[in-house]
Amino acid sequence: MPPNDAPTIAVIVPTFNERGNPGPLVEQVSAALADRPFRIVFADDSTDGTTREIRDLARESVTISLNHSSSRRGLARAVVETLADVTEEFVVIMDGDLQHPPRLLPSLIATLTAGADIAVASRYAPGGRELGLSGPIRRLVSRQSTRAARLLLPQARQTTDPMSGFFAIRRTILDGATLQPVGFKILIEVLVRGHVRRVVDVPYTLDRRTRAASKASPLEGVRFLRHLVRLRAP
Ligand SMILES: Nc1nc2c(ncn2[C@@H]2O[C@H](COP(=O)(O)OP(=O)(O)OP(=O)(O)O)[C@@H](O)[C@H]2O)c(=O)[nH]1
Ligand SMILES: [Mg+2]
Repeated sequence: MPPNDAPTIAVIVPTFNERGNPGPLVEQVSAALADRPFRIVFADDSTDGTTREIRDLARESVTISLNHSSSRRGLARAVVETLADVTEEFVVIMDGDLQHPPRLLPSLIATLTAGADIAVASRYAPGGRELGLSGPIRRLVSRQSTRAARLLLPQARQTTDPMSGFFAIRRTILDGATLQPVGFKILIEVLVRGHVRRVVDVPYTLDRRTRAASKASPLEGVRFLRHLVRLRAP
């Protein structure tokens, strides 16, 4: 059992039209973090009834809260706006579609406790896999984008998976930093603009999406390239 002074944890989950996913996600995150002091905050822009599911969950438990926008902010902006309301010592960012397995949470938290500033759940570290990226083209795009990020940004070389959407940070690394979110990729923004000394990868398997629809699109690829250019000349 974690000690009484165990670090507080906020798990931020971006959601856009993820009906059927919030319930199982809350159940699995709660089981994974068990006796630790944690809170789940949904960064939600949904229009399909997902918001009502989250509100119902929040009514049942004080560990669940909702940061909702009635206009679509985009993944990264929704997360950054939610981060501004969070005061916990450790912050986890993970998707709301269960492709990021909650059972990895104890390893990410233990990595921060051992002294890392960022623990990255990595598909590309030895032992990691990606079952979830549907089709060879998306897998190729993901790998080439990772290469481009590592080539162009020295900070991205601190991890094997700078495009990961699943990671945990020590919140103080963002003190005084101004994040400028674009599109889907938030970790590279944190790596470039945060006060980061130690990044540690934790291998994992990206699972398949089983409910609701993907929001990834070719437009996100274009946004990512613009993001890289902007990060090169902050
Ligand atoms: N708040 C918010 N969340 C979003 C937005 N777009 C996507 N998300 C969420 O961000 C997470 C990642 O989106 P996905 O559609 O799963 O993207 P992906 O994992 O690259 O694509 P798949 O492998 O096809 O699932 C999911 O939890 C989405 O619900 C948005 O505009 N606003
Ligand atoms: Mg997904």
